This record gives sequence, structure tokens and C-alpha cells, in this order.
Amino acid sequence: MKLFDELKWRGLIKDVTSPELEEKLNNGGMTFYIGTDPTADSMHIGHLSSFLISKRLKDAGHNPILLVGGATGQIGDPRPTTERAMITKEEVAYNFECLKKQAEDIFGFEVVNNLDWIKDINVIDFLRDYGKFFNINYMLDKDIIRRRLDSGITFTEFSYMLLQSLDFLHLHETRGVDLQVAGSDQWGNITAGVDLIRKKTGDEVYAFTMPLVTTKDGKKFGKSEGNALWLDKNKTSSYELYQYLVNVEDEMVIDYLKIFTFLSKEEIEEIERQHKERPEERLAHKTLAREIITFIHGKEEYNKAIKISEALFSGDVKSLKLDEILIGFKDIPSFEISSEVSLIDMLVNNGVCSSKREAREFIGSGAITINGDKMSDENMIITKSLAIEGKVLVIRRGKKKYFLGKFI
Ligand code: 383
Repeated sequence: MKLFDELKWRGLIKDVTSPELEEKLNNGGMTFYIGTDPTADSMHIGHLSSFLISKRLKDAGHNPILLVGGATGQIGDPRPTTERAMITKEEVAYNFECLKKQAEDIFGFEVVNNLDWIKDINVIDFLRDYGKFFNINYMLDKDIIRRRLDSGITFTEFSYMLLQSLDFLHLHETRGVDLQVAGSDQWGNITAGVDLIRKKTGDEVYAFTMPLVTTKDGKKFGKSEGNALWLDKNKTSSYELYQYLVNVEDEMVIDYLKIFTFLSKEEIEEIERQHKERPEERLAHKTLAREIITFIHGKEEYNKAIKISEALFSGDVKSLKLDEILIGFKDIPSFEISSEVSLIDMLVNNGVCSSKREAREFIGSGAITINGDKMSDENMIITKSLAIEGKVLVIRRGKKKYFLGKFI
């Protein structure tokens, strides 16, 4: 399958600036860029779906450049709703370093910083050399600006479009960039760049956007209880990511395989067939989780996510190491154990059971386990020797209720 058809099949093409782009993409040899702003210290899954395009295009013979906006990050791309809160320059610089490293680690492509060419432009030159090419009516007509006219927009955010256009021009002139790719929210910014380049140099450059990835009811994909799924494993563990991915909606999972993995059409069609035949095996979901986690964090992290998931499912927590326990039980109630106590006191003092009577009932019916072992003696003294790596007790009450006791 030719590249353009493949991108279409994957659902990765929303708008293109010109029909000629199809052939150009199929022929290979373009130099393209995709950018992100350092507004946080990590990218999230929303960036991943867009940034994966860099590898797809690279594999098809194009040359990638990744841009992290050390300059644009200080301004803030206008959101459709309200003005962004400004973040400090120091924060932007810190975030820049984090994102640069992350982009290099995950994708292995060159990362550039637009602060390098924007920082030395003085305001007079900016207005003369670039401002003159932007008609205010043209800017007001951009979707994102129009949506802000009622609620208001500052000159700072209004000018953002010029900076992104100037990047495209700069990279075109200095690096031969002739294509910019981005998510569909970027259409206004990137077409402004295409127009600027045409006016200033007479050259025709190209762009296309990708649709936003959503859930079945149109919500942004990749939010877990309202929080973003970060690509930094210290912010979102591989286990958390795994849990999110194996639980995506059945109706959407095949679309996600197309968007997020490098599996071929044939491979995905085969998975789809099996998924329809035996949905209970969750092959499509597991494949999605495996492909994404292995791509961003590597095989070892993927194995760790599987190991934690299986241990939590079977209750065999003893097979886990301390760090794995802390990841797997991040969100469950925990308490500290400072001195040796009896089992019954520990259960009652820390809210595992509401009274001694209830604790006795649970213990009597074998419903209390510590690190997977059933507890039968209410007077047993809880010591560090029981704890995993001398530090934690995983206490389970009934089938599902977990608590973590931590020795201090
Ligand atoms: C800055 C300077 C450039 C080119 C791009 C930029 C960043 C761009 C932007 N991008 C988003 C971001 O930073 O704001 N103005 O979070 C997101 N992208 C990608 C994709 C996406 C967009 O990083 O749709 C999702 O991930 O384009 O929202 O010269």
C-alpha cells in the first residue's frame, strides 16, 4: 500500500493543503517537522498519536525534524476557550529540557528549539519583516481566533500564529523543510506558515493535519480520571498505562491499533477477525497495550506492567518487588506502622475493619490476607519480618478491598 493510502486507512489524514501532497508523500524525500510547546515537563498520549507520524514518514523515506518551542512555549498557543496562564521562563526552560530528552529517547530524531532563531529578532524587524505579511482580516478569519473574539484574546496570544509561521519559514530556508504535520487544532497556524513562505519566497510548501483521537462519545482519548496519561513513566507508570489501554472501548480498539501501532494492515485485520470471534480474549486490547508500552518504555517496562497486573489479579503479591508493589497499589488507602502491634489492633486502628467484632468476623472467615497469606490469629504480632523487603504489607479484606501498611 502506498504511504498516503496507508495514512488514510489508519485515519491519520484530516486536511491537506494541496492535492499534490499525495504524490509527494508517496515519492519520499521530503523534509518535515512537527512541533510541541514545553507547557509541561512531559508529553502525553495526545502528543504520542501525532508524534508517531514522524516515524511513519521517516520509515517511508522522509526526513524528520522535531521542534520543541522554547520561544512559542513562552507565549502560548491560543486555546479555543480562554487565555492561558503565563508560565515562567525558567519553567519553560526546564520543560524544554525534559521534552527534548523525551523526544530524543522515544523517537531518536533531531530536536530543534525555535528560541535559537527567534530570540535575536528585534521588535522593529519583526514587525517589518514578518508583520507586513499578515493581514489582520486574514488572522481574524482563522477558526481559533474567531472562537476567541467573544471571550477576548490578548495581542500576545494573537501573535502566536506569526511565530509558528516564522519557524516554518526559517526551517524551510535553512533546512529545506517543505512539510509540516500536526494535529487538526494546528490547521490555522500551519496554513499561515504555508502562506507566509509562498509570499516571501514564492515556494510552495505543504502541510497536513491528523484528526484528534477520541473515545466513542467524542471525548479526548487518554484521560484517566481526568488526568492526562503522561509519557514519562515516573508520572504515569507502565502499569497505569497498561490498565488504561486494556480497558479501552471494544468498539474503538481497532481504530486505536491503526492510529497507535506500526502493525501492518494485514496484522491488524487478522487481530480484528480474532477480536470479533473471541472478544473475551481481549487480544486487540492486549496488543494495543503491548505495542504502545514497548514503543515508549521498552520491553522490560512492558513485562513489568504485565507482571504487576497478573499479580494483582491473582492476589499473588509476594512475587512482586517493593517498587512494583508501590506502583501497583499507588491509589489504594495506606497507613504507617510505627511499632509492633497485634493484627486485630492494626486492622481496627487503621480503618481496615470498623470494630474489633467486625475484625474477628473477617479473620474467622478467612477474609483477611497479608501479602497473599490468610490470617487466622487475631493476636498475632505484626513485625517487619512479615513485610515485603521489610517495608510493606499488602492487606486484603474480602475479595477486592486493599490497603497498604508501610513500616516506618
Ligand atoms: C510550536 C512551534 C512550531 C510548531 C508547533 C508548535 C506547537 C504547536 C502546539 N502543539 C500542541 C502542543 O504543543 O501547540 N503550536 O501541545 C500539540 N502538538 C501535537 C499536535 C497536537 C497539538 O504538540 O495536535 C497534539 O500533539 O500537533 O495540539 O513551529
